[in-house]
Amino acid sequence: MTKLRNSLLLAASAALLCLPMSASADTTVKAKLVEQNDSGVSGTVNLTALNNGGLKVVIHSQGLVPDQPHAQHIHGSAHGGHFGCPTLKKNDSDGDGVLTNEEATGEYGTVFFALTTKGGATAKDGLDVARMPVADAKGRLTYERTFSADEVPEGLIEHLASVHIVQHGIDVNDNGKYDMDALGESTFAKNQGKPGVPEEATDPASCGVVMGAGAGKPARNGVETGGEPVSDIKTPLAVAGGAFLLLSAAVGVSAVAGRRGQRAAR
Ligand SMILES: [Cu+2]
Repeated sequence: MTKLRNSLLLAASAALLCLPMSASADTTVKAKLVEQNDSGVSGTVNLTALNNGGLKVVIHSQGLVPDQPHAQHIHGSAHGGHFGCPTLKKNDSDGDGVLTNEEATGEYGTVFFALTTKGGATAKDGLDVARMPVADAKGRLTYERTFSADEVPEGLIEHLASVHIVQHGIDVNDNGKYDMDALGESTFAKNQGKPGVPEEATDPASCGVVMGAGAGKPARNGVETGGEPVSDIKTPLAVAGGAFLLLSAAVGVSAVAGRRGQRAAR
């Protein structure tokens, strides 16, 4: 009798204990993608740290250059760091009205994780233009991928609240593709030993910081502007640069032009 009651009590306590443990496993943080370079791009990002150590990434964005690949990365640092999304006002060092990747990198940090469509996701994997997500004919991009624990770099889950999501690839002359006529050659790619890549392919199109990031320092309109610009970082430039080396392969893919009113940058 007492034995039975004890075991019933034990079973009941076990059931109560198990419930909250399994239900609190996955944690999702969100970011709002805000345009860079007047791209008109907007979107949302959900990053879910899974119970098994994996990471699920869901991105919905629009306003991208139609039918073109868009390099997409989680930028930030395993050491925390103080990086946010750049702004033209603050980071356009040469004042030409276009934010290049070089100008932006000090603000948004190095490529932490390349959001490829399949295979590996290191900065080096970001080289493969064939594994970059491609916007549809209307400039919309839907990305959903679950990475296993071994694919997630050390420090990413721990610093999930202080990373930034960046999409690259703009079309300043509004001709539906990345071309040299718009902004010339990407000095960024060239410095990585890859000449012939249009600047348009490497310039940032959108950026989003994880909302509520940095312990009670919520992002303002999705754009973190609190960090000091870091001007003397050289290693991150090299790392981020790798992601664009194969973008030249994508150039020449024709696309539907005229998606929005555009300014001529030069
Ligand atoms: Cu990037």
